[in-house]
Amino acid sequence: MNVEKLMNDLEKKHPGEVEYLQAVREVVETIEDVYNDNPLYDANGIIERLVEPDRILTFKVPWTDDSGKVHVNLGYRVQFNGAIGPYKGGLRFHPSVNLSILKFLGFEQIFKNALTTLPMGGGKGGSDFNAKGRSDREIMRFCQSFMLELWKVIGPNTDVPAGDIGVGGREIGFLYGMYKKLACEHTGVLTGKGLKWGGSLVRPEATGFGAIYFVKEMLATKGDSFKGKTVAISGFGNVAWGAALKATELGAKVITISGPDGYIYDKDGISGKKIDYMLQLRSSNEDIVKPYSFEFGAEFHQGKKPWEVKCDIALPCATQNELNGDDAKKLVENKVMLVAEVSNMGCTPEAVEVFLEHKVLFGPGKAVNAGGVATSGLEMTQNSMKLSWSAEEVDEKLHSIMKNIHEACVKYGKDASGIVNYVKGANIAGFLKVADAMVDQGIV
Ligand code: 2IT
Repeated sequence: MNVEKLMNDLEKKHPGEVEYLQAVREVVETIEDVYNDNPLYDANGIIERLVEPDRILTFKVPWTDDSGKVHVNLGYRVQFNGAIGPYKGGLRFHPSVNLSILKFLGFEQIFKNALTTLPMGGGKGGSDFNAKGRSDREIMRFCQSFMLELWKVIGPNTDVPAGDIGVGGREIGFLYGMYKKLACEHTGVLTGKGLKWGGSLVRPEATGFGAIYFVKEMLATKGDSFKGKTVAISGFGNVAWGAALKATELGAKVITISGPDGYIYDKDGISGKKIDYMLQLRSSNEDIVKPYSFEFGAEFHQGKKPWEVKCDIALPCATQNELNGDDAKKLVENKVMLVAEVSNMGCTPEAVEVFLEHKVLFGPGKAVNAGGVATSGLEMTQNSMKLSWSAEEVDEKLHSIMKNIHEACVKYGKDASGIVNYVKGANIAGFLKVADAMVDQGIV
């Protein structure tokens, strides 16, 4: 493989798909050596086949608002790679959604899902729907219209969507109701379902909990722990919520959350009732965090990101490229010791470079946030067996999966001086599993 030639060809084929090209570049740069070490990969055209999705479904999503006005959104499902299992990955509903973003997410999902050790291929989908200011009934009609197209290409053994930004328990409920009506069957076709109709305990918390379990392992390599650490978190949704809960439980103090409107700095720590309040912010459909400052008397910094606050650990939990090179320099100046992407590709390549250069422990999203999809995998297993595990059972499995992912990162990412490059480790471990499966299955 020649990285520059591959990237040049891809840029020509997919001009302007910046997030997708960024995600591919990061992976191919880190796997180049292991790729070229095994002549079977080149002989089977593995990388050329891996960077293109198996197929993409695009469709329109017409729906009517409460006043009867018609709206038309765009809908997508990217089925990226099915070498190790059914396509698996979330649905994102957000006005920023486009094909480049869904292709980057689907591409990352391939390696993330491989890291979980569960049999899941990579996929992603979503829509440019904006839920801000919408009523629950409008969200329901949108979800129903979306499923009217999506159901044709999904199934419990072909493609199993879940949530992502803008898609939580409420939306999964509306989507599932429509799928069930169309397919005339009750199956585990979506994950993140409600507990009373096939969902798994701990799935709502799983992305955040898993991330904290992973970071706990990273800290342990330095003989350290969460106890007494200050943690800056961005975002305020499901992922940020789970991370805040578990970090607090392990003795850390969470001092920030953020939204598109700015960030909250709570010097007393965001714990207990304040963490529950995040769920209220999410269900209001307003997409803002400012009300927290009225409710609990903390500082609100309009239009700013939390990375200017002094902290020991920074956890981007919002969206891609939310932490850039300048933010990274600021964090390093403020002596941050560890940064872990809980959002997918939360840091720009410039930011990652700053962290690696300054020997800040850095965890990439596809390893750190894999607990979400891993627990989706556990939900699929429970659905297939038609039984439910206890919260303790699920949590214990999640914990051990995260430990294993950490071990895999160390195995493939540790250099001669003992420093672990988690980006490299995660990419190589995920790649090898998928690539070997593709070799075994022939050129298809
Ligand atoms: O980015 C992710 O891994 C998710 N949004 C979860 C996907 C899933 O299928 O649970």
